[in-house]
Amino acid sequence: MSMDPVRPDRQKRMGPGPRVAMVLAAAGALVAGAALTLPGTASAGTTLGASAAEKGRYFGTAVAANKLSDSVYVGILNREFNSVTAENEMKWDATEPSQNSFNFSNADRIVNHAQSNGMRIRGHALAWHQQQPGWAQSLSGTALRNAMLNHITRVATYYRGKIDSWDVVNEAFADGNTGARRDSNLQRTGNDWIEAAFRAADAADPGAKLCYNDYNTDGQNAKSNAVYAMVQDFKSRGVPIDCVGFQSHFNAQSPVPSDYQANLQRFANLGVEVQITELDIEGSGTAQANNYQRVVQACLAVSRCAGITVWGIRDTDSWRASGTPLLFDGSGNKKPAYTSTLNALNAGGGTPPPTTTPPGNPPTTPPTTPPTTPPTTPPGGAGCSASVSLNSWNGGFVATVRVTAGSSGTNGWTVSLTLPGGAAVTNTWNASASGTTGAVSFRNVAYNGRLTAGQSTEFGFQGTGSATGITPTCTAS
Ligand code: G2I
Repeated sequence: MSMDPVRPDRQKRMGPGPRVAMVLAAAGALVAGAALTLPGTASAGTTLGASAAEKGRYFGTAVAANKLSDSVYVGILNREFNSVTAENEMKWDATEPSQNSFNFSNADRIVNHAQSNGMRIRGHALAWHQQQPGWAQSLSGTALRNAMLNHITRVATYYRGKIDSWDVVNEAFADGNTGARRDSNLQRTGNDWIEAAFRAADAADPGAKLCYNDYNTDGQNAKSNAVYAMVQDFKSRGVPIDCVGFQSHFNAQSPVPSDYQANLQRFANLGVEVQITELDIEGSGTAQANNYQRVVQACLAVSRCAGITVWGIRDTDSWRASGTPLLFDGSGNKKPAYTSTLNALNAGGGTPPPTTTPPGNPPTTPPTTPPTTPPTTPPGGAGCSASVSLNSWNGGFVATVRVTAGSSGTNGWTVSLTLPGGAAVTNTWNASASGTTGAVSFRNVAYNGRLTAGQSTEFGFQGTGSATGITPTCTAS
């Protein structure tokens, strides 16, 4: 299969976990399809999040805000996971219960928990035919289109700088063999509603990765073919899409497809990241464990598979609890599926994690600027180096800083920089900040201080004012 030309990807913030330097992609390793062993695989992790991080990926779970007072639940969450998705709390009915009146209290509980524990956050879901507030259900036409765009703008702006990936549009295609869009009030506002949603999300939070998310698209079938065609079209026309979410709700009627990995790969080849977003597999014992193992192996085998989110922690937390589809039983004990998942994450091999420069279709107008942060080779010295890319708007910015270890690797790192007058840090992720104005520094957090030689990680911060011209310096420890 011929590969598309490499084009600069949209610069996006990236979550916790070691990342392989873009130089790997630049060196053609991905194009050659070679299976590479990542550094650090010798020290197998003992939790899902740590083991996934060793492979440059995240391991997340859906979280319900009302369970954050359950100590068993929170104990497992904090121990095992480094990414969260709000199970219901960011949906339209929850965040905009009456028109133009927003309520983020429950979503904020999840966001605050994630941020204070160094977890990345998947936003779910900005536009969906389900879980709409009653007032939106009764709208149609232009009024509904504008309400949707206002909703996306307000919610994505409120969380700007905090979300790794947004499910911008959820479940917009019909099941069955038609390959058609699902009929819904949103679809009836016009076929361009999906791209309008993505453009609104991009304007509101240019640093978030923007995903299309669906179910029954996990193997090659009429529905996934239709999504594939949409993504291909979006990429060719420059509609801002960065990722495709594969929900992966499996049971006996809807098993893990035999072409699961191949399907992930064909989407990745379009130049988007792929993410497994709502994994649960009904069953028990060895059969369930084997299915989880297959899913993990598929993600690790696809370089642009960024991570896996399971749709709940304990079987009793599941939306379909009777199918016991999760990794922990109702008492919080690890199931065989947990062990097979962890072992699969710890197994050697796999391919490098996503880079910020996946191949893509050539845009209709050729790119005129090189990536803001060109690929760097590991510095010759023993310390570390840092480079920054900025997303700026009038009055604010998001800075994404890439830290790369030198020849000795790092046990920890600190990045220092001086902000111009009038600029102030308001929010930091994947690092702990000292100072908000003038000379500021950022120290690694628990999971991203240790880097092997040449390995990279990224953190970010948001601020007010302008950060143009900042020059980060990195000190290793
Ligand atoms: O249906 C499974 C998932 C399919 N993909 C999109 C996801 O957003 C969806 O999640 C589920 C939640 O896990 C459920 O928790 O979405 C359901 C709604 O479609 C959620 O169920 C709702 C119940 O229907 C409501 O009655 C309840 O008030 O959960 C609400 C909050 O507990």
